[in-house]
Amino acid sequence: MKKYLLFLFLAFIACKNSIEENCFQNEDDKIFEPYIEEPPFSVNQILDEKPEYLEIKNLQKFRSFKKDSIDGHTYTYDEIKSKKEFESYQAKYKDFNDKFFNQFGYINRQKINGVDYALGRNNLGFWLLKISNNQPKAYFLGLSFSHYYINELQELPIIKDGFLQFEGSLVKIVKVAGLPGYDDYSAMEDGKLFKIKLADLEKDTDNDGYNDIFENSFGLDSYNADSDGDKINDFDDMNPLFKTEKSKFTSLYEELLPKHFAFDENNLKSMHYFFIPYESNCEYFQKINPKFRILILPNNSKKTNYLKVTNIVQDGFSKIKRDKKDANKFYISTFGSGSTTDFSAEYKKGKWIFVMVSQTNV
Ligand SMILES: [Ca+2]
Ligand SMILES: [Ca+2]
Ligand SMILES: [Ca+2]
Repeated sequence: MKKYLLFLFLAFIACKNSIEENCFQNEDDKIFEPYIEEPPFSVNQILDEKPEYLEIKNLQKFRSFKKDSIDGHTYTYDEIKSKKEFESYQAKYKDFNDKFFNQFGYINRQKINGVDYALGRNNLGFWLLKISNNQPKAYFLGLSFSHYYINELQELPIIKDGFLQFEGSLVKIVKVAGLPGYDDYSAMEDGKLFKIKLADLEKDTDNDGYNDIFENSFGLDSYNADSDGDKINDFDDMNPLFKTEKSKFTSLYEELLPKHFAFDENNLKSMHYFFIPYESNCEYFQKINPKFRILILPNNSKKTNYLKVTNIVQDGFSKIKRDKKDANKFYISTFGSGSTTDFSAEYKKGKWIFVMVSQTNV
């Protein structure tokens, strides 16, 4: 019995220590972890590590990356060439936007046997979108935009003989010095036809609504409809990787989350493919109960293969810093969209009071 108690006590201490270490700042800690840049993959590395379900063929006749990126329309949220082009794009994909609540940018569409398909892209990566009997479904491709470029102008049908197929290139990201987040691409090999069997894409072993590729890419359990065991299925869970718990410090994070979005916020519950990804090992942050979908990803060796090569995280929090004198006063910084904001946070009568201390634009 004594041994058991000692074990419990030690486990308690260990847990306390990891919360302390993962959530709170030490005197000599850096406020933000330094960003370590990995060298881009070579063509051989991409081919060695490509997913099993992906076939790559060489095309004789093709549109090069360079030509496609000049002729194409990069409709990723805000890069719009002209009002007229934007309007014709909006009209072309109106039914997709209506059904998917503007969660995606689109590349090409095709109707086959009464089913509408389009290639989609959001902050997480590439998707196959399908509207069948008025029901929208999205299947994650699991192909990193650090390695794969999909031509904006597809000359072949995207659905053929039970396969999704699309033309594109193998690329690498070229960092623009001094401008974090402003990545450019350069093609390493043009003229590829990428093929994925529809059955492989649509495979949803636990039948929770997310395809296996999506779940495996972000660390969800593709064999369990409720990955974190909180009785809310992955597809409906706003925080599917961690069980929610209410506490003083979870509410600190919840109150500092973004509150406004560029789209209709009434649809957040139905936007099953819109996530803001964060990277954190802090248990308080992991246990938050947000109003929009989040993925709290590990920032260590537990990363999935997809996340090892794909940098999807734009927003984040610093560790919490304690005030030296006042036990109810803390400091925390948020970063995202090119700016860092420092707050002081005071806990008074069960409520957080925030004061913005400073804001820096990158
Ligand atoms: Ca699933
Ligand atoms: Ca699942
Ligand atoms: Ca759940």
